[in-house]
Amino acid sequence: MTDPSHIVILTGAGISAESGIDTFRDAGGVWENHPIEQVATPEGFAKDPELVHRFYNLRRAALSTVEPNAAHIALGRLQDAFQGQLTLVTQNVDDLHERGGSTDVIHMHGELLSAFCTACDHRWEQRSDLSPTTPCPACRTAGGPRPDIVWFGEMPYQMRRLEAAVQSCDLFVSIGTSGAVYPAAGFVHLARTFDAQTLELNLEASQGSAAFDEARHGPATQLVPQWVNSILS
Ligand code: BJW
Repeated sequence: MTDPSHIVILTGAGISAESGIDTFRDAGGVWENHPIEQVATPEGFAKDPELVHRFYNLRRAALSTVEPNAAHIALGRLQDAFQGQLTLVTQNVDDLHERGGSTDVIHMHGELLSAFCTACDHRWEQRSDLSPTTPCPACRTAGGPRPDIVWFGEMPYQMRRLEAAVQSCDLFVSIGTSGAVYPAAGFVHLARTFDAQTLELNLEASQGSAAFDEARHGPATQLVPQWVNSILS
C-alpha cells in the first residue's frame, strides 16, 4: 500500500502481557479467578462494593511494580516521528502507553488511576485505595466514589471520536486483543467499510483474525518494534 496518512492503533491486554500484567481470557488470565459478573458489571459493584474495590485496589497498586515494554516504547517513538495523523486507542486501563512515551491516548475502557463519584459525577486522579466508605473529594458523599472503569453494559468512552477516527483512517492496526469485546471488536469491520487497510499483530490468531487484510503472529515486543520500523523507514 502507499504510505498511510492516518493510522488508528487499537491495543488490548496482550501489549501489556510482557510487562507482567495478566490478560483477561488467556489461560491464567484475570477472569479465571475473578468471575466477570462479580467484578466487571455495575450489578456486581452494587451487590458487593468491597469485593470490587479490593479487586481494583490490587490492580492499581500493581501498576507501580511494572514497566512499559518494547512495544509501548515503539508506539511512543512512532507518535513522535510519524509525519501523518496517529490515533492511539487502548482498551487497557493501565498507564503503560503514557509511560512508554505516548500522549493523547484514548482509554476507551477507563483508567485504573482515575475515579469518579456516582453521586455528583466529579472525576479525579486516584492513586490510593478506595473503599465502600471513601468520601467523594467534591461532594463528600461516603461511598460515592467508584473506579473509573467501563464495565459490561456501560458505554465505552469517546465513541464518537473513535468512530470518526476509524472511518477516516487509511490504516487500522489491532495489537494484542482477542476481538471478543464490542464495540472495539467491530472497529476492523468499520475500517474496512471505509476502505482502510487492516493489520492484526497478536500472539496467535484471535477471534477476529479472519477480518483483517493481514495478520502477523508473535509477541508484541517483537512484532510492534518491527512494524514501527517499517512505517518509519
Ligand atoms: C498477546 C501477548 C503478547 C497475549 N503479545 N499478544 C453480544 C454481541 C455483541 C456485543 C455484546 C453481546 N452481549 C453483550 C455485548 C456487549 C458487551 C460485549 O462485547 N460482550 C462480549 C463478551 C460479547 N460490551 C459491552 O458491554 C461494552 N459496552 C457496550 O457495548 O455499550 C453499548 C454500546 C452500544 C453501541 C455502541 C457502543 C456501545 C463495554 C465493554 C467493557 C469491557 N470492559 C472490560 C473490563 C474492564 C474491567 C477491568 O479492566 O477489570 O475491559 S472486559 C475486558 O475485555 C477489558 C478489556 O479491555 C476487554 C478486551 O480484552 P482484551 O484486551 O482483548 O484482552 P483478552 O485477554 O481478551 O485478549 C488478549 C489477547 O492478547 C489474546 O488474543 C492473546 O493471544 C494476546 N496476547 N500475550 C501479543 N505477548
